Amino acid sequence: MQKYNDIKKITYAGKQSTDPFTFKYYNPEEKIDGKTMKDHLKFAMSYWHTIAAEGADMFGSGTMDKSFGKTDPLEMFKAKADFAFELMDKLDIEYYCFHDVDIAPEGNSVKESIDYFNTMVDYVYELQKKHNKKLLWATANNFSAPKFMAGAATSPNADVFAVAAAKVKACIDATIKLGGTGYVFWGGREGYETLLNTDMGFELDNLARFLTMARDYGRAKGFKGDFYIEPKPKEPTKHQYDFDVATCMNFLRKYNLTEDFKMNVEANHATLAGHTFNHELRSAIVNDAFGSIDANQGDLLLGWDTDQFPTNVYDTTLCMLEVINAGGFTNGGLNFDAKTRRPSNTLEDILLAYIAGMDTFALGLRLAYDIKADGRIDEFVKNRYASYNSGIGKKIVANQTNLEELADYALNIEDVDVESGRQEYLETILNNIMFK
Ligand code: XUL
Ligand code: CO
Repeated sequence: MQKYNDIKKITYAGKQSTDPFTFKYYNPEEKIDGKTMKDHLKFAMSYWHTIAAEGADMFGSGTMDKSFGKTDPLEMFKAKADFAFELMDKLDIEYYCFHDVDIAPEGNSVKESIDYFNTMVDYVYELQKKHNKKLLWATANNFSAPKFMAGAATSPNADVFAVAAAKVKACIDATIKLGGTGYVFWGGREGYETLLNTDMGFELDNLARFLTMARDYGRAKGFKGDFYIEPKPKEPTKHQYDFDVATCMNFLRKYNLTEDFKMNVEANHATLAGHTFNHELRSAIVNDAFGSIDANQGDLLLGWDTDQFPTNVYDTTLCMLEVINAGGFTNGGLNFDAKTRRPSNTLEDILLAYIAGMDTFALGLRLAYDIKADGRIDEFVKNRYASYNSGIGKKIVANQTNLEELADYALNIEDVDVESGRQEYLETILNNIMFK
C-alpha cells in the first residue's frame, strides 16, 4: 500500500477502481440536480479526532503519535495545524471544525490559555487563506478540564460558569474572525449523575442564561451564522440535559431561544438516545431547527459513543433523503465527528477512513436522488393521507370543524377500513433502487 507522503490528492476514479486512495462515488465537481456534490455534502474535518486524539482509551495509551517531532507546545500546535490543512488538501475537504483546546495548547491560567488560543487562531487564519478552506463551526471544550467535572454553565460553582463564559467568548470571536458559519454547544457535562446533589431547575435556568448571553454577544459582534445545540442523551453524564432533539426543542422554546439555535444532529448520539439517525433529523426538520450534521456511526452491540466513520449506506441514504427534503444545507454541513479504530494507527488509515466516510455519503446522496426520481415512496406517503384531501379530512386540516361535529359525523360511520402501511413492500422498493 502507498505511503501517506506519496499520496498527493485523492481524486474520483469510479466504483470499478481498486485503488484504495481514490473516491469510488464522490466526484466533487459532478452536478446532481444542478448542484455539485461538493456543495451538496459540505464535508468537514473534525480537528479533535483527526489532529488531536492519538487513540488512547481507558485501557491503554495512544497508538499514534501526533506531536510531529515537536516538544515546544506552540511549535507542536503549529505543526499540527500545518498537517491539518495539508490533509484537507489531500482529501479535497473544504471545511473544518474545532474546539478551542484542539488548536492550541492550554496554559497555566485562563488568561494564558486564551492568549495561546488567539495566537493559534491567527496562525490558522493564514493557513485557511493559503489553502482556501472554511470554518464550518467552532466550539469551546468546557468538559475536559477538572474544573468542569460538575458541568460548565450548569456547574454548582459560579466561577466555573464565568470561566466557561470566557472560553465561549474567545471561541465566538475566533468564529467571527475565521468566517465560521456556525457555533456549536454540545453539552459536555451539562447534566447530572444523581438528584441527591442536583437542583435541576436551577441548572437548566443557568444553562439558558449562558446560551442567551452567548447569543447576545455573538449577535452584537456581528455573527450571522447559526448557533447549534448538539443533542446527546448520556456520556459523560448519566442524564444529559440535551437528551435528544425533542428535549432540546422543549428547552429552546421554554427559554425563547428558537430564533437563533438550530440542531447539530450526530448519528451516534441519535442511536444512543434510542432513535434512528433519520428520526432525529426529521425531528429537527419538522421543528424548523435542522442545522448541521455530525457524521459518524455507532456499533449495534456497543452501548457507547464509538464515533466510527460512517460506512452504512442505508443510514447515509436515508440521511441524505432528509437533507434533500429539507432543501439542503445552508450554514451547516457534514462534519466527520469520527475516529479510526485504535488499531488503525497510521496516517494512511486516516485517509482511508475519510475516503470511506465521504464515499458512503456520496453514495447516499446519489441513492437519495434515485429514490426521489423513482417517486414511488413519496407517492405512497402522499396517498396514505389522501383522506385529508376532501370531506371531513379537509375540514380537519383547515381547522374548520370541532369535536361535536366530528362526533356527529363518526356516529354515522359503520366501520373504518384503514389501508395497509405496506412497510415490507416499501423496504423492497428501497432495496430495488439501492441495489440496481
Ligand atoms: C461528543 C461530541 C463532541 C461535539 C463537539 O460526543 O460529539 O465532539 O461534537 O463538542
Ligand atoms: Co459531535
